[in-house]
Amino acid sequence: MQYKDFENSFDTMKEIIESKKRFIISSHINPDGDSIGSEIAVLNMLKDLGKEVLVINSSITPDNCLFLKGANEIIEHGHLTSEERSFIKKADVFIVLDVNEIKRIGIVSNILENTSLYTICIDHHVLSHPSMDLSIVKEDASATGEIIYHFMKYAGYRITLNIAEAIYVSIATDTGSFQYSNTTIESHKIAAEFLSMGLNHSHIYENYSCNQPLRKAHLFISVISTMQTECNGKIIWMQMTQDMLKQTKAKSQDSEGIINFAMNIKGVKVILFFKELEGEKVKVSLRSRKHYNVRTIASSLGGGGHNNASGILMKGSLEETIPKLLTKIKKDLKI
Ligand SMILES: [Mn+2]
Repeated sequence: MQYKDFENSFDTMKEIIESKKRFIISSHINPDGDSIGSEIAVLNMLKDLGKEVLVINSSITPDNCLFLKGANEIIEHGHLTSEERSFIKKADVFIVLDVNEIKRIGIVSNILENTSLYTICIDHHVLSHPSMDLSIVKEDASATGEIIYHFMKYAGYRITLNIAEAIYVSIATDTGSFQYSNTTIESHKIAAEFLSMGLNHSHIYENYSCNQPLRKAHLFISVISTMQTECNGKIIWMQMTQDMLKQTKAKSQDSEGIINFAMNIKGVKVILFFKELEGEKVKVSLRSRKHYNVRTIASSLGGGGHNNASGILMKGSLEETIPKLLTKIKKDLKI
C-alpha cells in the first residue's frame, strides 16, 4: 500500500489509542471541511472504542459542517465549562489534525503548557517544526481525512457511516470536489467504497455546499469587486477589509470559496487573497496552478501549506503588504 512507510507510526498510534483513556482533539484556527471532518472521524472512532474524548477548537465550527454526526460536540475554547477544564487536566493524549504547527491551533495550544500529554499530529502539510511525540505527515495525501481512513483500515477499526461521511467531507473539501491536482485514484477509491456502504453523496452536497448563508453572498460581492489583475491576468489579487465584514455581518470564514471562484478564471496562474485582520495584520491566502510553487514563497515569509495552496500571516496594513508581496511573487515566480 501507499502507506507502507507509515506502518511503524500506525502501530504506535494504535498502541497509544488502545492503552490510553482520555483524548483531546484539535485543529487549526478557522477550521474547514478537512479539519472538522477529520476531527469528527477521530472523535467517532475513539468513542466507538469506548474512549473519553473532547474536541476543542479555537474558532467556531462552520455552519455547513454542523450536519455531520458529532459536530455539535465540538467545543469552542472560549466556552469551556469547569467540568471540561478538569477533563483537560486529566487527559492523556492530545491529537492535532490537519496542522503540524502548534501555533496554528490558536488559543487551544495553552492546553499543552501545564500537562504531560502525549501529542500526536496527523497532517498532509509539509512538516516544518516536528515538535510532537508522534507525527504522521503524508504530504501527498489528498486530505488529512485520507490518512485517517488508512490508519483505521490498518488498525482494523470499523468505519461506520458517520465516520465515512466525515472523511468524505474531508476529501471532497481538500480536492475541491475531486477536481484539484491532488485528486488521486486513491481518493476516488475511498469515495467509491463509501458510496457502496450507502453514503448519500447528494445529501452531503446539499448540506455542505448548498447551505450557505446569504451574508456570504454579500461578502462575496464586496471582495470580488476589489479584484485586480497583473501581468496580463496571470496574477489576480483581491482583498477583504474589516469594514466589509461589518457591513455584510459576515464572519471571516464566510470568505471560504471566493478564492476558488477566482481560480476558475482563464489564464490565471496565481491568486492572492489579502484579508485584513485586527491589529495591523494581514492574512494572505495563495493559490496557484500546478507548475507555480507558492509554498516556497509562503515559507520564506513565515507561512506554509502546499505547493499550490498556501497561507502567510503578514504584519502591516493592506496598503503595505499588497505591493510588497506582489513584487516578490513576480520576481520569484518569474511571471
Ligand atoms: Mn487539509
